[in-house]
Amino acid sequence: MRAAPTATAVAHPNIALVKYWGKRDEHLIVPLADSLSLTLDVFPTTTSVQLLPGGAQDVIVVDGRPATGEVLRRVTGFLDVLRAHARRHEPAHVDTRNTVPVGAGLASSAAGFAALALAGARAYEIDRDPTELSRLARRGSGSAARSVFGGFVLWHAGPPDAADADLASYAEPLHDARLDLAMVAVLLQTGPKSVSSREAMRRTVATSPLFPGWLASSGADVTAMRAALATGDLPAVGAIAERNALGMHATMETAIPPVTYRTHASHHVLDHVRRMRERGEQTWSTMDAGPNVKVLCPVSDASRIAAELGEVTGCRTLVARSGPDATVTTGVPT
Ligand code: 2P0
Repeated sequence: MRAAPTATAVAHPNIALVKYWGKRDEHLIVPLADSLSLTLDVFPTTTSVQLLPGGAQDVIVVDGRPATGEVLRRVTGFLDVLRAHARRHEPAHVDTRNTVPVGAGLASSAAGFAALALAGARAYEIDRDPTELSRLARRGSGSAARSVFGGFVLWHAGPPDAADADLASYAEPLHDARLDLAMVAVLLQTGPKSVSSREAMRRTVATSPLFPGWLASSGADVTAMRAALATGDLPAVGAIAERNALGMHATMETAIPPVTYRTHASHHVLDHVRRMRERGEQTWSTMDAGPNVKVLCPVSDASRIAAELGEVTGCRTLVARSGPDATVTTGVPT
């Protein structure tokens, strides 16, 4: 018997400048608000999908080890979404290789599900344009919708009364953005987090008294961020990104029970970035569902700023810039 051909895709993580925090629809993964991100040029994930005609079940391998528990459940659930679209039933062998530390708030699920969406769609012969692929990737992990595209990307929540919520929520690249931005990641901790972002955002929406205010302001943040990107206004981009991220952390820290991703080390970096700004550097912080801090700055200053933050913290730093679209690298011909 001839083995079924394999489709392989590569995707990069993205970091939101205006965050996604809270779902309108848990099953379809439709967010409560638009979000806006930068896809990075570091930490690619490569995923291969090979169909197993006659096989009994999916086989999922992550970084060389068989997946178990929640990861297995989520990947298999996503393959079920692909199979429903394709009206096919074969199980698949999925092999995914991350280069980003998993579960550390550096968006491994975004790159992972974007790569899986592209490779899986090709393997199951689902012919979709990139917008439609972003909708599919969203079903695996919300932020994966944004990793389908390179550069600055807007993910539409879609109107709350949309007749078809799935159709209304997709990502698109922002071609009018005029900014060459660097992001210095300060890798304070790279272990898995104690509370998943999925659970953390659910708890925040349900219990934080600060959440409605943050959600309302994030709509205005997207509008202001788009304008600042279009004019290349780095101080405005930095200020909006920092207040949006700190606001998001305030919402989860006031959930019941609280979710606290910020550690003493995170606060130390946040304070230092503020002090650098006071002495004239162009530096602004953002943080995701983990303790690591990412610092926005001009490309020309990035290695100097990374060196200073490395010295102050004793931790590894890494400079990222704008990265590419997710792509199918080898595949079953369509
Ligand atoms: C973001 N994060 O906009 C926000 C900011 C974390 C903090 O998207 O439940 O892994 O799979 O849709 O995409 C992380 O959430 O959550 C995330 P699910 P996801 O980047």
